[in-house]
Amino acid sequence: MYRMLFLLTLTIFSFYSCDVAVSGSGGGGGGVGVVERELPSTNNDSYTPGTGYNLIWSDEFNDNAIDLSKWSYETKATGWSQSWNNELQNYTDNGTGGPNAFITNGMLVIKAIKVNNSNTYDSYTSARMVTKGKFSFQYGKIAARIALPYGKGIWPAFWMLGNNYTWPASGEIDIMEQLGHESNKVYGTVHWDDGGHKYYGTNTLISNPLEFHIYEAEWTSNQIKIGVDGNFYFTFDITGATKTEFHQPYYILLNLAVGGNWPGYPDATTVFPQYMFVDWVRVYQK
Ligand SMILES: [Ca+2]
Repeated sequence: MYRMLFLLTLTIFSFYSCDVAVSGSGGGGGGVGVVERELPSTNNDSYTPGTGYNLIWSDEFNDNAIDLSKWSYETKATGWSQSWNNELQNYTDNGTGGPNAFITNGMLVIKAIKVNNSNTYDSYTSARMVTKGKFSFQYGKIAARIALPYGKGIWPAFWMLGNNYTWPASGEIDIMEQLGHESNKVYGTVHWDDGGHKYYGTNTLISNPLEFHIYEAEWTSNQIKIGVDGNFYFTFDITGATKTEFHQPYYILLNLAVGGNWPGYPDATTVFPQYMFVDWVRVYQK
């Protein structure tokens, strides 16, 4: 009851302040997660995977806490980020600097937090949730309903990696990446090995990126297609001897990076915290 009154008070307050603060459940330690921006609309969506596809795995994020039978926090401290894309964030397990991942209003929230003003390694905390060792699949359709963050140096991703990680020979399928300084552009990319790292990617524009959109990939034995809201703007042929990376099980990743070689780095215009909201993730097979 106290909680309801507290939320009601916050709602009334936020009506005047044009900002909404909603308490969410801390997803595994680190206290209660708080969202300090207006939540994206949770209106029902009408997503259907298409004829013949049956649901084999999903998380609707409707429980009070993150389901650790499905997801793990992949923690990455200083050193890892420097050696990989020169990212700045420390991926936590909701310990110090967090909570960086929690459930609010039926959504997974990944929250990038600024913990000091030096804008260097360990100045930010965030989260990277993975199904590694808990769920993987080969071929099918994977979709997620995601509302994106914004701002210079912000880099959310919904993606997959091959189970037997020896990058790039284990392969990578990036279903959605966004660079926060161009928040209305989303990218689909695949990475593989063919006498060294090879990649293919393209992008498309969306409206209202901070609201929910459905990002999906259709992966068959012949090709990978990547789309948003039913617009498949990416098609890649995976037949042939040099594309064996794309014929093995992959696991799912959701993360919100801060800084890096590709997005560049936060500047005075970048607002923190930043949020990636995930209403659901679903995997279908025929
Ligand atoms: Ca949900």
